[in-house]
Amino acid sequence: MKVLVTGFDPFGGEPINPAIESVKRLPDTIAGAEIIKLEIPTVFNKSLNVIDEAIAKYDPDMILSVGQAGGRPDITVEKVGININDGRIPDNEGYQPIDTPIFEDGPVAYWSALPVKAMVENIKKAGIPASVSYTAGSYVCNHVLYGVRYICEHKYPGKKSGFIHIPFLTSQCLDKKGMCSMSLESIVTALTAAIETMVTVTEDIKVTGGTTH
Ligand code: PCA
Repeated sequence: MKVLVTGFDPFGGEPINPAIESVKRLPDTIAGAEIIKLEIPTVFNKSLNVIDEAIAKYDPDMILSVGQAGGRPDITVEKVGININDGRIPDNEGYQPIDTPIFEDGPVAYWSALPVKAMVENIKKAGIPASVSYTAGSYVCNHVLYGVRYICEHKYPGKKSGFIHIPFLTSQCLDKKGMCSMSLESIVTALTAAIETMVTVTEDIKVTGGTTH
């Protein structure tokens, strides 16, 4: 079993992105699966091209993408990607789409193909706060969650993919008083627990992960 794990480069004026920092520090093997680590640009379309090329090269069974969600207090396992690009800020190449589809001929949304609730449970069992998220936003992270599902459905049937958002690192918040953050060690522990779950659990568990707002 092979798992491709992607992490974004820094964006939005931050000097680092905890996504690629934590992905780089993952073990090379988790629950017997080979872990392939890939840095991807925070750029619409190019991010998907880089992942598509890596899928063709490494033939992974699963793809997990990781991105920073600055301000979120916990690890959030994304449930759904939606077919829209709506950039609050330009991407790292200055492109800022507004209300464009990711794929013209794609459905409105794709579910994550990963056992989202089991992943949340096991991240919490590892001692790290986590929850299900029902929105990955409308920027490059949602673009990758949706776009990788589209690519798998069209080119690589059977491959599973999904997305995890992680908080700011504590070191990014020295001048962000009151901002939620997490240590790099905790994020790596959480991602390791999530990947262990992806590799070993085929059916998601039936527990509530819902929100009222
Ligand atoms: N987070 C952004 C894009 C890159 C990243 O790490 C997002 O949530 O869309």
